[in-house]
Amino acid sequence: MVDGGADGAVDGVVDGVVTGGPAAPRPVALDVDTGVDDALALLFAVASPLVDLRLVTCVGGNADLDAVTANTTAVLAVAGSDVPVHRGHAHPLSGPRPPAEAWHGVDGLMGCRPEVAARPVRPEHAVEALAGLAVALADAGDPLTLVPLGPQTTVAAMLTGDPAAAGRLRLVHLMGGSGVGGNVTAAAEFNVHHDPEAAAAVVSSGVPVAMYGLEVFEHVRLPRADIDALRAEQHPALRLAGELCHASAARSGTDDACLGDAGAVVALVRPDLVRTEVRDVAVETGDGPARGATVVDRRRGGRDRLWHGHPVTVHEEIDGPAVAAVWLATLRDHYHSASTGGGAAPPVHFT
Ligand SMILES: [Ca+2]
Repeated sequence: MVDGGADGAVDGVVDGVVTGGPAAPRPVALDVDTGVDDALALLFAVASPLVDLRLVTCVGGNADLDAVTANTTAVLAVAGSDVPVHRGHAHPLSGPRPPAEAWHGVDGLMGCRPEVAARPVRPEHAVEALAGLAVALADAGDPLTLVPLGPQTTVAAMLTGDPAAAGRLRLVHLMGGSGVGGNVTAAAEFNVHHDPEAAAAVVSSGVPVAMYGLEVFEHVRLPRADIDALRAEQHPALRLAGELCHASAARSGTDDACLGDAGAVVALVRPDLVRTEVRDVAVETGDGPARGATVVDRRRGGRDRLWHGHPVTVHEEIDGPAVAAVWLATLRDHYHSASTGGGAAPPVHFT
């Protein structure tokens, strides 16, 4: 597991190169804006023996908060998970939520939301739930790793609301940012562009931050044969994964499907499949064309330069085929045993 140290470096990393293999499970909270690829990440997090999933929080992003919450609870129900789910912020810190329906459809899941009985959402706000869990785990000596897969709004609110909060987290391992150009704009990646002020607050909070951004995001892809095989599976979680990948591939006009956020969770527990470097990073919060850009300093040399941001562990390279294979094998291992050992999988209709 990518493991943050007090100085912003990562345990198991020597000169920026991850040397460790699969890690022991550690407590994790996912903050999601589900989202096709958030759903693929949730299915993996539930399935992986290397993820001790304690909490899922929802934030407005790929869809509005109501749709995100409905998607998240539906995916977790199909996955057979009863992990607590809490609602967080609906809008960015700076104002209204920019429309994002062009990316994942009006429902956020490209029309693939499973029709299952609604699971209740816990009444406590996500910020309070995350803060409470962070305190409990820090007191127990096994601090929380927080994995934001959407805009960092809720995470920023937690970190800025309590000056001691950053010291209670092991790591914020976020999907977002880019030092190689943007996707939603020429300069900015979607999650950071959605709420640049929140991303800036997280990066400057003092908590160890790992950034899984566009350097690696598109490189984890599921081949067509695996997509079709998943769609033919019996367990609804596997079929859902296949339908989501099929819809994602159709949207992008490709034969294979980008696993997106799911790759970030695999990278968390399989740091041997990525190469990271500690870089100075700053977030552009101005209103110009670079709003939401993450400026990644790749200059050589020490810190006697004209500018430096905050140290962040940046994912620079990834073994995409291996990460996709781990994702797929983990889902199959878990959900095959779930459907044979835990009784028949419930019938699920995909809209
Ligand atoms: Ca997401």
